[in-house]
Amino acid sequence: MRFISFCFKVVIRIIGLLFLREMASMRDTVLILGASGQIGTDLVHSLRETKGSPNVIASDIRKPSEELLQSGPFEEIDVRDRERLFEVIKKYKVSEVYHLVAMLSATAEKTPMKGWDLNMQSLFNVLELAREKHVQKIYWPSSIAAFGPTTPKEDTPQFTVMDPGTVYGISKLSGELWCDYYFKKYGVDVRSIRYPGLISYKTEPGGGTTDYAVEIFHRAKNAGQYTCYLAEDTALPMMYMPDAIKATIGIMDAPAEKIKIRTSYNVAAFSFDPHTLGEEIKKHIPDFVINYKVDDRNEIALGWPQSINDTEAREHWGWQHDYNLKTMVGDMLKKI
Ligand code: VAH
Repeated sequence: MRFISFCFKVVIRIIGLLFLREMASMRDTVLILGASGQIGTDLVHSLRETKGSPNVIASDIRKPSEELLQSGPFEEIDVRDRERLFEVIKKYKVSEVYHLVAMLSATAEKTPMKGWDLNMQSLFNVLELAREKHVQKIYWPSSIAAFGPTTPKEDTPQFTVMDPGTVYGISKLSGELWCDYYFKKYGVDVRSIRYPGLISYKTEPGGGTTDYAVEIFHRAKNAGQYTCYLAEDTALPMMYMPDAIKATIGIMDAPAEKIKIRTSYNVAAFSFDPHTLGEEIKKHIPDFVINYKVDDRNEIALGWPQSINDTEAREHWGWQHDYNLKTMVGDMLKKI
């Protein structure tokens, strides 16, 4: 009888330990690298709403805004410093990393080697920590900049010619191939989408070629006039930030077996050129005037697709956008 009672106690203790370990592993602490950037600012807010602030660690190389600091844990991290990154991952038992740090297209053309070093070294640091099993899942964004001048411009397919002509685009295409390599060789669960130009109101533009589509709203509201650095007919794929956040969380929440592409997924919402955007703004601000002073960023934009086909993202993990040009403009002018 005493032996049976002893065995029963042992079994109960083992079940209890397994339960506690399961609970600990279920605490999916998330670390966002580049939390003060255009995407990071919105993503921190969304993830803290769903996962709880203590479980979402914001980080950036720059000091955070007061709002970001007050809303949950923040750590200063230079993502090129692998030891510092590892220290924070251990401190918070991080299970998922959203790596949003990058030097964008226009800025990287001014300092090519700094752009390449930041974009690639930071990615390798995160991939290596995942290969060593210190984190379970990674999100890393690519971009339509990974396409190039010989890529079909209209309805650009998921699989096609990719010959990027910018440092940023070369780093994004290289990064896609490295993500696929780490998945195939080491089983690293890294997921990625190719963002189009992103439009949001919470942060200032950050050196991207597509950022005219952010600046224009601030100028239209405050000055009634905007001088655009792209030509009036330079069309680009664009997306409103709420949809970009939806796609980002959507691919990360999808079951692993649904993620059939481990380079990066095309995602799309709508496309426009500066003239079309200006006309839509005029429906809200009739006296708004857009002028043009085209610079070298127009050449960058002409090397990118004009519209994107995202069939695979819609079929594999259920992506679909909510905003179109009309609803995006209406919401931006309300929120700016
Ligand atoms: C840039 N906003 O303009 C980024 C984007 C499609 C380009 O990745 O550099």
